[in-house]
Amino acid sequence: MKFHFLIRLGASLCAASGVHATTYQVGPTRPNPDLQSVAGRLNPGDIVEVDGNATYPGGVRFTRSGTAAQRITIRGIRIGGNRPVISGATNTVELAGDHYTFEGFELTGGSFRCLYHHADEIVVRDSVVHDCPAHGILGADQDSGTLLLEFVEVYRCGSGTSQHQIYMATDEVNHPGSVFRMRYCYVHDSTGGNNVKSRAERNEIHYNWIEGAMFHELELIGPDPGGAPAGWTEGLVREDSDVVGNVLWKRNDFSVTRLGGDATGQSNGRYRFVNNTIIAGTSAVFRLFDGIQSVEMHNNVLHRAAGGVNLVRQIDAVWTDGSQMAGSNNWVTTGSTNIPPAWTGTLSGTSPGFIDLTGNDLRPAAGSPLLNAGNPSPSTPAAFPFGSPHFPPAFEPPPHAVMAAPAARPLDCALDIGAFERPPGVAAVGGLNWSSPVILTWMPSPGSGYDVVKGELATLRVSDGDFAASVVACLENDGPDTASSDPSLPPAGDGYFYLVRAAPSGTYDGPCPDHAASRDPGILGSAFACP
Ligand SMILES: [Ca+2]
Ligand SMILES: [Ca+2]
Ligand SMILES: [Ca+2]
Ligand SMILES: [Ca+2]
Repeated sequence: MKFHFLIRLGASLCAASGVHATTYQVGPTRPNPDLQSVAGRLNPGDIVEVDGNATYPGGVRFTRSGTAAQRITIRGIRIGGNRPVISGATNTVELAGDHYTFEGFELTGGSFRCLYHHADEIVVRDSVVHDCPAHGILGADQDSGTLLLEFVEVYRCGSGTSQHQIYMATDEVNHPGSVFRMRYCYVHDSTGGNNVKSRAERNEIHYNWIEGAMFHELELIGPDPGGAPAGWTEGLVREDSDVVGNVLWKRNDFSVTRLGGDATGQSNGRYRFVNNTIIAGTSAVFRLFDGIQSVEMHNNVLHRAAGGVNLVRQIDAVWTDGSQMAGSNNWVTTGSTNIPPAWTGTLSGTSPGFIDLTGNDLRPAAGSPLLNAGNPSPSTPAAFPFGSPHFPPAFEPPPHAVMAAPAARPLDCALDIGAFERPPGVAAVGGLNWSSPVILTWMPSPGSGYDVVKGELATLRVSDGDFAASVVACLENDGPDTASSDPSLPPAGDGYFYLVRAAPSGTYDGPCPDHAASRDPGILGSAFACP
């Protein structure tokens, strides 16, 4: 009896501390030849590693859930630079269990959906979804909760008017408060439908490059009443969308976006477009349709090389409170029409001064009218404020190709219009903060690393600002990350200051200089300066 008791105690302790989490290996030479062999055995905390440079059968369903503390990870391991490919079936991969991270795969050939999402707290990253004849990535009307897509490329998917490269929804009854987040993705060259269509409760579309849809690049609307679960009503929640720092490029003459509804489900929602670079065709950029409450647009560049941009079509809009379009500091091509009358500070010209429009480089060139012309603090309309707006933009879209890590938006005191910031002559580091009592953090800045110096405030004060005399240590030379630790405490009555520069050629000065002269000569002259 005693022996039996001890064994049970041991087992329950093991489960509680998670030491039973298992790593499964899948590959042509592994114990498990495919994902189907392991999907039914997964438990919270488990990791599945799938060998790359091999093709696996589609039709895999993940139905067993992880937990918030112990997610299940399905990870493709590149071999010879190649991700594992999962190919074919009706649904190539189906995520039906909660708390999964799915990363490092290439999905193709699913006759209905290459990636079928109907679960909660899902992360899909570092994956390519292509040549899916119907939907590329689809979130179901029911069972879908929060989903993050990042570093995902989608192309040659979609068909006709109702099948899309990315088609998302969330279940407002069973997963209230869910968010569809999409960032650092590259969606291009559709074969039908919209590039990104979402009926989610809230959309956060940040820092993506989206181009070449058959129809809209972005269609952000309400849930489909025909697909929503029991208990759902249109008034249950208002669906809002925050669209920041994206490239939206129309390669034909259809509308860039449709907001509100599509005749099957309307949001009555609030929409916010900030610091996007939008290349339009002849149709309206903002096609407002069915129930919609408000749209605000700030710091966007809206361009059409062949002439003016048709900004808005609202004849089909059903405004909940009358037409509500606010905005500031947008740049539009000369001759643009239907500019919202409430916009302020609109700029126009024949060319936005991109580095190379035909070469897909939409960063502003020297002398661009976009430079330093953004509104540094765009205000949301008082009557229809946008909740939790993302600002200022901190990253940039992937440059017409998906990247492994996001590119930091260069920090400049004067914000440029559009999705890209022209780097200031000398890179400054901003956003210094304590993330814990001993960890100093800052915003990323272009460069290969960071130098961090520490000095004594009392010396700085009595020397009337002599940094050469005040710096007492180089905490980090060419440190690779955006954090540094210093557990030491200053003597009573004194304080330490910390300054960071991007290595190798950045400055210790602030991005918005609030000091009389550059700090650099003094700091570099200190005996303790970072090399
Ligand atoms: Ca609603
Ligand atoms: Ca600037
Ligand atoms: Ca250095
Ligand atoms: Ca560091």
